[in-house]
Amino acid sequence: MTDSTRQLGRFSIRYGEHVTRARRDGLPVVALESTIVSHGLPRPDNLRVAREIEQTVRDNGAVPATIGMIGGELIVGLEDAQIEHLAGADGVAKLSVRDLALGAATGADGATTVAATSAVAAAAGIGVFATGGLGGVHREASDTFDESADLTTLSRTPIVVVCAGVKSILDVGATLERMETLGVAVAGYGTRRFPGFFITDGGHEVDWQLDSPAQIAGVMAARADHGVGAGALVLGNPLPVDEQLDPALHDATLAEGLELLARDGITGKAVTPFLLAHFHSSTEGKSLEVNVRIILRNAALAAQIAVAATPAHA
Ligand code: PSU
Ligand code: MN
Repeated sequence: MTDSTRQLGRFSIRYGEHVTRARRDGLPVVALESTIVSHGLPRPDNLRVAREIEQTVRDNGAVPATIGMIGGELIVGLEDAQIEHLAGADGVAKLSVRDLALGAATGADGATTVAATSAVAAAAGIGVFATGGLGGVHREASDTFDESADLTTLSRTPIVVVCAGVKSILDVGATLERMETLGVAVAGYGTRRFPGFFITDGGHEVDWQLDSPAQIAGVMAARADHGVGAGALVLGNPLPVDEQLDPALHDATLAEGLELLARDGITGKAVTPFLLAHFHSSTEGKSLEVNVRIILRNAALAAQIAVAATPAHA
């Protein structure tokens, strides 16, 4: 074996012990992203929340597989100390799909976005993934072309993404249009109103409503049986109205954030973390509380879906 073939062999996905056991025993597994932890939530709350997300998955009968990169190694099922590292270390990269090989070959520490997490999870045979809000088409995208790689990746990745819609900092209508074009399936959980992340109602109807984990498991089975269509199912799980961020506060904070974004010339992958950080600091933690509730609710539902989709557990 030459040096280079040995090197190539180093780039396989590594499974955390708990995920290896779960795969061996056929237990339900839920994929979780790490960008939310490293770039989406402020320290020190981010570590506490990362642990709460995993615990919520366990409490609902599934095994959490938080995905990320440590020293260039792509890991499905980060150990607690590794999550702690990604939550607290400086210089953790935000890894989309296109960054994975670059991070691996350069020995990076990195957190995976919705795009990268779903691609890796699907490659690992995991069918359900929980996050907060998807990336999508940014406002002003007709000038900036800023559209998250979450959308194009989900168009070719067979996984169920449980989320509270797309982040309300985006153009929700344009994002729904793009998901239609890209062949990403969309349904509301218990509603046909597509949620708006911090706010319950994102202002748009979707074509499908699904009402139970068993029904969603049925969609997964039908897709697998038909073998037609490789795209994701985005399941919008809205916050109850009394738990949302006050819409007036939301709109004012967003307007201010967008102004700061333009003033500071923030672009590329810094946009989303910048706007989320602006929300969390200028609402004095109110948006943070809401963000955490969103993620925990999605983690619980994702675990219930994974359980319903796992034969021995249904
Ligand atoms: N949802 C949250 N917080 C986040 C994100 C999602 O509640 O921080 C992250 C996800 O990792 C998502 C990314 O993939 O934001 C989108 O970034 P961009 O718009 O640069 O693609
Ligand atoms: Mn972007």
